[in-house]
Amino acid sequence: MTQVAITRAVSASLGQCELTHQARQSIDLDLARKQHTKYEACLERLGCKVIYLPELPNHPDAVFVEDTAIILDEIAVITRPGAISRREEIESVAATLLPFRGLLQIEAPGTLDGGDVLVIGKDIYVGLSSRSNKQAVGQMRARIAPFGYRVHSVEVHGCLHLKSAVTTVSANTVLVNPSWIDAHLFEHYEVIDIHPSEAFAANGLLIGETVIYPITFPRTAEQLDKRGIRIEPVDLSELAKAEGAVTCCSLVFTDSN
Ligand code: CIR
Repeated sequence: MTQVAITRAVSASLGQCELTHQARQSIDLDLARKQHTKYEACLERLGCKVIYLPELPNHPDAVFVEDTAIILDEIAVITRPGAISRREEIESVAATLLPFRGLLQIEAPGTLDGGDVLVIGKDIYVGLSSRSNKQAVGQMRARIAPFGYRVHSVEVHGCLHLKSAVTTVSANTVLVNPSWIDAHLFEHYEVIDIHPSEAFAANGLLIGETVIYPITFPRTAEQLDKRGIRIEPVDLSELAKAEGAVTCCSLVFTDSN
């Protein structure tokens, strides 16, 4: 069994990215690319076989591959991204996934960003956000239920995606910003709250038993450390200016062949 991670090179047009909750700041493209390369090296260090997709120069947000697909053990769901500018990102990801999984596709009027989908075992939480809607949740529920998954919708307020507000940091532990979602929905897991001064700190990427985690949230990192969660620090400061975080930059799945 191999862990595979799909990543995509940073687009030259990153500066024209979609922004929802943040003001536009100038992005240092060279630095963004260097930081992204280190993130990819981190995935490799943690045992992932990385599939490097080439840059899509005219798609500023294409580096955020997470939004294009949900990869379950049994099947992959190709999304229909909420931002129209991002819809063409899915084609090459679907082609990349085809050798690994059967594919389902979210269809209009459904819209779904992978950043809104948190899979914990057989429970799939889907954020209702400015990008993902009830129709997409309905399609997920109807088409994924046969594989034994329960699909839950979660209202998201004040942030871009569900995974801006909650991610898993161990098999049974979630890291939560309770200002952006109803944290009670996750109370049957172990819960770690972010430090209140670090609003964007709830996004970590669990690979095996290690969490790839931004260096920008030391107070929350301290909480994670106290709870015995091992961190691999990365600096994605430039991609953060495009409202991206650590989960957004890869699609991680298991290849059993
Ligand atoms: C966007 O607005 O679509 C990009 N600028 C950021 C996407 C971040 N993706 C993610 O959190 N999954």
